[in-house]
Amino acid sequence: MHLLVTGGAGFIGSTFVRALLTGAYPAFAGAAVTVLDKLTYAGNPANLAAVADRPGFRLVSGDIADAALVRELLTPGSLVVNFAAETHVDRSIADAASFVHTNVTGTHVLLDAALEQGAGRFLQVSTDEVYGSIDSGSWTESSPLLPNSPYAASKTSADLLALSYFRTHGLDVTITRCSNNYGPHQHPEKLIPRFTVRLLAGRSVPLYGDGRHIRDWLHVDDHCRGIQLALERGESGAVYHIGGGTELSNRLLTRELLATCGADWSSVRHVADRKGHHRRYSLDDSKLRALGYRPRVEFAEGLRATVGWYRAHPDWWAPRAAYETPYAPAGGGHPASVHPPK
Ligand code: NAD
Ligand code: TDX
Repeated sequence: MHLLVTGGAGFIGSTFVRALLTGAYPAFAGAAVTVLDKLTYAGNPANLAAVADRPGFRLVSGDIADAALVRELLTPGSLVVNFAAETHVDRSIADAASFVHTNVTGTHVLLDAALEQGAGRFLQVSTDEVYGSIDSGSWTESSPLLPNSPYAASKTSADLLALSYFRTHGLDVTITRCSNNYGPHQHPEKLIPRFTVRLLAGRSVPLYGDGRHIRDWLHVDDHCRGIQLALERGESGAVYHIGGGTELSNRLLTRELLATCGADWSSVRHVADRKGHHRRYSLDDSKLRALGYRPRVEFAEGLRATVGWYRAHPDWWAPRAAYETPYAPAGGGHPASVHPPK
């Protein structure tokens, strides 16, 4: 069995590859794994160091939109797990070009190559952001697609292309859509690692807008278990949600992080809101649960362990710490609040 894992040097893809190559997924035991990764600012070969010498593993540096390269890496029956993407909403607001290139054109090129080479299942890793924002209740897999940010629109385009290759050409496509991931190896441009590394460095944390936006938090290990289940047992042409079951406002999450990092509310800086900021995401994941999926990592323990990982690995995050990047919403906003969240 051969798997082509694109974006496998990033946060979630590398977690999936490390788990697979260390025997966590018996259905894929002994599989050869090719990681194709462009090694953008978000890709890091060090994320794969633990499995670099496993038999059958190779890391190829390249672009999923490079048709010749992708064709060369696929053999008849290869399984494709497409993690490769531009993933940060704030960056897509600043400049969407790379999002269209990788998330739309890149996925299209991969789909064409999979078809041409007679690949096996093509699992497209997608996101809850394709549905927009929901005030109450939860989305099912048949809820309307109403993306707002350029990132979300590019991921929605990729999903629609992937489904079109199933419906038109009969390519064996399965899509997973998950909620917000957290865990070790996540780039410090995202909320949890950004706040963690800033607090560990004694800096303030920028909370966007009123901080009452709600996200459902999913440990990356649970996400990867859900992906492998959909890859192994999901239906062709189907979409599966993968949720974490822990909905929190950003204010409440910030309070948890402050406590875990030994800081208080005076470290919080209220800044201007993200443009088009989605208020709430919530997924109904009963369809994948019917196949046996359950998130296993309890949030408080997962968060404590994640902060512990960042505390122990400044060598990993210091070179990519978010306060060095220009992508936060322009400052201003309100003065620092000294009030704890309600
Ligand atoms: P990440 O930004 O950490 O990693 C993305 C990886 O893709 C990087 O290694 C990067 O180098 C690689 N890449 C980018 N452009 C490429 C290209 N053109 N060709 C080859 N490789 C390329 O992202 P992540 O958080 O690990 O997300 C993985 C997938 O999961 C993405 O498809 C994302 O949309 C989806 N997702 C993520 C979350 C989350 O909370 N992080 C939630 C829902 C869905
Ligand atoms: O500095 C910050 N301050 C802040 O208040 C950052 C980086 C974020 N936020 C807020 C914005 C969101 O409400 O925290 C929330 C989470 O933000 P992100 O970590 O940027 O994630 P989000 O925008 O929710 O998107 C994530 O989940 C869906 C991933 O980045 C996407 O790749 C995924 O598809």
